[in-house]
Amino acid sequence: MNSPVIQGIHLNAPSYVKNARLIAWVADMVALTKPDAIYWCDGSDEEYQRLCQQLVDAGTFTKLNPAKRPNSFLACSDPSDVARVEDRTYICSENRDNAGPTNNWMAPADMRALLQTGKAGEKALFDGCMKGRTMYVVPFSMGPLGSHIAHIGIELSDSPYVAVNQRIMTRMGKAVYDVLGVNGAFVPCVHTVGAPLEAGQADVKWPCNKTKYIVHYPETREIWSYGSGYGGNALLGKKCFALRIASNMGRDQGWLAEHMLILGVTNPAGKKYHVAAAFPSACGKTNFSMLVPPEAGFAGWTVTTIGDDIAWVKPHADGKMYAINPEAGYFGVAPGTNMHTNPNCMRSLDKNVIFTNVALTDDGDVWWEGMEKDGGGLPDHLIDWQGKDWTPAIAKETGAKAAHPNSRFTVAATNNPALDPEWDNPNGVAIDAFIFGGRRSTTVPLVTEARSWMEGVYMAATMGSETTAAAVGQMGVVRRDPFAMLPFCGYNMSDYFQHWLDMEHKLEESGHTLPKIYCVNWFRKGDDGKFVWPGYGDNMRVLKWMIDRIEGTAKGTATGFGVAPQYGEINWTGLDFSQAQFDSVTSLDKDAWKQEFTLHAELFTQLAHHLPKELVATKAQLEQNLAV
Ligand code: SAT
Ligand code: MN
Repeated sequence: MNSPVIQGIHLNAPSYVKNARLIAWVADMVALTKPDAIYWCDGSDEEYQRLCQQLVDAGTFTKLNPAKRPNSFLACSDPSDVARVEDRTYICSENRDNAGPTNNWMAPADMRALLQTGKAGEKALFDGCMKGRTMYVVPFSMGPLGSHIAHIGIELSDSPYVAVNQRIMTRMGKAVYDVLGVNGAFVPCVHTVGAPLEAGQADVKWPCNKTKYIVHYPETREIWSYGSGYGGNALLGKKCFALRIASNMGRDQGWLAEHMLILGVTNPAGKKYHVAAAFPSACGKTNFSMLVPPEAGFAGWTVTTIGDDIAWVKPHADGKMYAINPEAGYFGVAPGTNMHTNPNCMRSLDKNVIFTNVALTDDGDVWWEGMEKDGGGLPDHLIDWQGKDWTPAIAKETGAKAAHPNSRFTVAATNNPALDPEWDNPNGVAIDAFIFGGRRSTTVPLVTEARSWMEGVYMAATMGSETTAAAVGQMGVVRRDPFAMLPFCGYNMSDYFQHWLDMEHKLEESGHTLPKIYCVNWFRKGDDGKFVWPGYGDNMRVLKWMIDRIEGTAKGTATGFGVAPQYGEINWTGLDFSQAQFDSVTSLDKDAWKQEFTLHAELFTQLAHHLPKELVATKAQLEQNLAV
């Protein structure tokens, strides 16, 4: 045992922890945050069960009926702590320019004063923030253990909810220390709910703080999170590490950290393709990654999941780009998930799940909006995510949702019946195409293929999407969300565009084949306000067209905004979708595009500093193509 005593606390590092830098850092953090105890997670099943039981005893977890949902739990958060807090998220680079105009910024020295060292007369936020609580040391690998694409993080958190979620979401546990060794590098992640307990003070079931800071230091590759226990604010391997910090690593080291699902698609002849697709949060990435092809017309086709949210993509010596999913589980949106929209997901949720902010049924199971479509109709009575009675009558009268719109499930990838056999391959899978999509009820067509890497980067850079419940703020307004990375790019967005553009030359010079780039929009609405495109499994029809393009068997038709499918090139077997409907989701409306280009111009003005000139030139070219 390596056991220095810091302010009366034995560090108690297990003997298999041999990294001196890690031990010294934990000792410093104990001295700063002053927990009552420290617990080193080993990632074992026994530990998981014990911590879950502890969460049940504390009232944070409700154990679900084991006959209905074996080994599963429900947590309901504080009503103020239900989503990522973008306005409290900071990129603290030395130079403000490096954070860029789309990130909140504070000078690292000022942020450190606020969080760690204290300003004149004021106590630092992290000083004593873990009093009365246990500090959990959570070792995790983003990516298969030991993969050359993977990276290690250590999260120190005073939330056992975080510890058990991290066990599902990452490769968490003892084995990480073997990879880390004596001198290995790790990303230090410090997390606190910001709710110290005085001696004898009773805890609440979801401790958190009104004050929240989600802080990244890109140069020193550190993450500090204060005041929230929810999702991306607290599970620091996800958006904080795998996107904001990793995007910085990728820029420096020549790879990509992207907000993308990764799927494999195999044709009846057994040939397999892989695509990586970027959509903003809560726009159906999980559904697309688990897609079940329509029965009619797609016999012998299968889709398998490598990842549902994040991709790390690296060029490889064989001339292709390879992607891994740095995560090991899914933290997906529950509402809307049912046997029609995502049967593989529903099957993944049969057992061993942590649900957060969904409703509880009278027989101890879970429920969320959308489940009524699975045949059962609306339940007569539920306890909603805020612990209140819910009945269909109450819902009708007050509009109350049983489950929060951003309620989530945490589940291991290995629960997914459509899991790709290569999902854990340390070398990743070779990517044939990138797909970019937003949620747009108008303007953007169902699918187009970029005619060049440059045009694809333009499409991705100017992507817009209607906002969802995944982040705190107004819902349903169109905001630009370049590459679906707006809240997740850990450096200047214009430099990020440049990084993507530079990839083309770097890859071509080294003899690489560049993946094709597609722009999609599943969300066009008709005059009746309803979605025209059926989406979900039928998105296979679009995926198949992309593959036909890759194989050179679909000609497509040139439009002002890339190459679009001809009506006859889509496999319509089993779907009644007329030419007129097809036209209504593929049309390019001149007035709408005129307006759209004004918004692109606004984005370019905002990002003017370091904006690659080629993007401006491409805009002019597209405006000419579309004659707007
Ligand atoms: O809260 S998370 O960032 O984990 C989920 C999301 O917004 O995609
Ligand atoms: Mn996401």
